[in-house]
Amino acid sequence: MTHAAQVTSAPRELDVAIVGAGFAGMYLIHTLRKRGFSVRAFEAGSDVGGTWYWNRYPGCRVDIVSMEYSYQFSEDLQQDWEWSEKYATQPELLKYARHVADRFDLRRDIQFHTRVQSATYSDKSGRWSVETDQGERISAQYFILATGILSAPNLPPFEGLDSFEGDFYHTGKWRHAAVDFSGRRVGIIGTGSSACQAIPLIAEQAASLTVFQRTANYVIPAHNETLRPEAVAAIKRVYPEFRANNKKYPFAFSFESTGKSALEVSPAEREQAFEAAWARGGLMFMGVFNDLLTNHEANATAQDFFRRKLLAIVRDEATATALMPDFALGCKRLIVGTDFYETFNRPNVRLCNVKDTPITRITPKGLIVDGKEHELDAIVFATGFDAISGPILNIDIHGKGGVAMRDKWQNGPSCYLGLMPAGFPNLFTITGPGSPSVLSNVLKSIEQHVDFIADCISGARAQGLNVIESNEDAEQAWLVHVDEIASRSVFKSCNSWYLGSNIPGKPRVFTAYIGWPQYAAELENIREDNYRGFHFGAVERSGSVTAG
Ligand code: N01
Repeated sequence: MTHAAQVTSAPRELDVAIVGAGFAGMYLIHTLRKRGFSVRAFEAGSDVGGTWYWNRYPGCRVDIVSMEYSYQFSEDLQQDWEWSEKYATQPELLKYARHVADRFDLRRDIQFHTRVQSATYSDKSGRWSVETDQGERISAQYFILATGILSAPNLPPFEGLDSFEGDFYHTGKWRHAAVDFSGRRVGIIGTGSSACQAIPLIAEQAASLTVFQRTANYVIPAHNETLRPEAVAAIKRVYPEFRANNKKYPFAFSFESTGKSALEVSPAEREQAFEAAWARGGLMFMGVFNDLLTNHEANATAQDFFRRKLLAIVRDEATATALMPDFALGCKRLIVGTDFYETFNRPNVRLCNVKDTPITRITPKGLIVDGKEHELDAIVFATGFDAISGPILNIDIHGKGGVAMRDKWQNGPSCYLGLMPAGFPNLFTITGPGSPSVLSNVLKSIEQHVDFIADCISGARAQGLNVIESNEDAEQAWLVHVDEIASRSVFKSCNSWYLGSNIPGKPRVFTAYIGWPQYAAELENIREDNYRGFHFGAVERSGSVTAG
């Protein structure tokens, strides 16, 4: 069967217009359709999958174990689907997304090759007018942004890029045709998750690889492996209980922890615990003690352990030293990698530090650092994303009274519960700013938000209400609350995309809620408390507001 999509024209009137057909958009279609809403998702790509559609660079895979990073809404689906590896690769994740789209017949409500350009709320009708790059205008009661967290690639404006005679690539928008680096001199800019996954594989192929590093990062071994059938069967026997248990963890995925402070144990016990966590590998190295993310002194013990590991792996001491991060472990997202540090022992790999002497310009033959030209046949930009708010602000959105989202968010994104910005009635964000999103098993967070919205708008419809708005005071209180929690952690002590500080000029606001179980409990309280912080009303098609 072919997955090639066709552009079909959208119905002019919809209950719900959705932006994006990644995991969030797909589950929205499935859920809202079952509740009797007419829906349509507008997707710029040619297929479903979102992140896993666009990010096709070598080595791309998920950093949460596959048995957890998957939909939970269908027991049949989770029983039938077979993951092959502990951490699924991008092709396998895309295959899964396609399977879900086919299994639940989602494609008939997705319009591919279509980018939503603008959306305007009408105070008079209480509806959104949505315009696409295909020249269509759609009227929708609800406008839902399933735009993803990391879907607006950041390509810094390097002078001279147009003049480069070789090929260049961005990890977040990788080309679909296979890329062969054999025999080529490759440069990669960045050492975030994307780069650290790609570097070992590009190094194996390329004649030479130069890694242009601005900020060294923490890379924890993945210890990826083929999943053993008996281990999978053991989880599948109790999948619902397994899922329920995972939701009790701070980030809604499971990990092993000593449950102790790193400072309350003896040095020998601490070393043993770090060694065990290193041997297990993965993101939750930072969870081995309960205060690594909240206490700088405790965090320093993890940094010390990490540095010793790094020195033991990388043979050249100067390179090892240059690869050492100088900020709290976990402050930027930890990277889960395979053979990343080992790759710097290869004779064809070189590290070039661009922190003190940035890349000044790109030339026809390569790029210039510290006055020296590095000749390259290909450049890989692994320079990340304008995260969380970026994909939303790429759409020209106007809410009540014509206020632009870009103006509302000029000092940083504010969004009640990460679900609805005040002043933008009937507009919802999935895993939006101020929700656990990036600091959670995002598949679970997606389901949580979609279920909440489905209940909210179904309840409103049952009461004849068609305008839902979040309250300005509730939104501001939420913003303060999210920041207070972050301030009690190490997360605000470095520059990271969580804070928006990877994008020049972007306001520095911590945009993720830390603590999935607390967030889930609050969402439940709000639902039971008659959707506290939201205001419901009705607009007749003639335009009069009738209820509050
Ligand atoms: O992006 P990043 P990413 N000159 O922003 C550097 C998820 N993800 O695509 O740190 C030189 O982390 C920049 O330097 P600095 C995951 O959540 C997950 O790698 O700003 N360098 C940095 O090193 C991850 O956190 C997986 O100083 C420049 C790099 O580019 C998130 O996506 C895999 C520069 C960007 O790193 C983003 O990861 C991949 C410049 N002008 C991604 N501008 C999994 O494992 C930027 N940089 C699931």
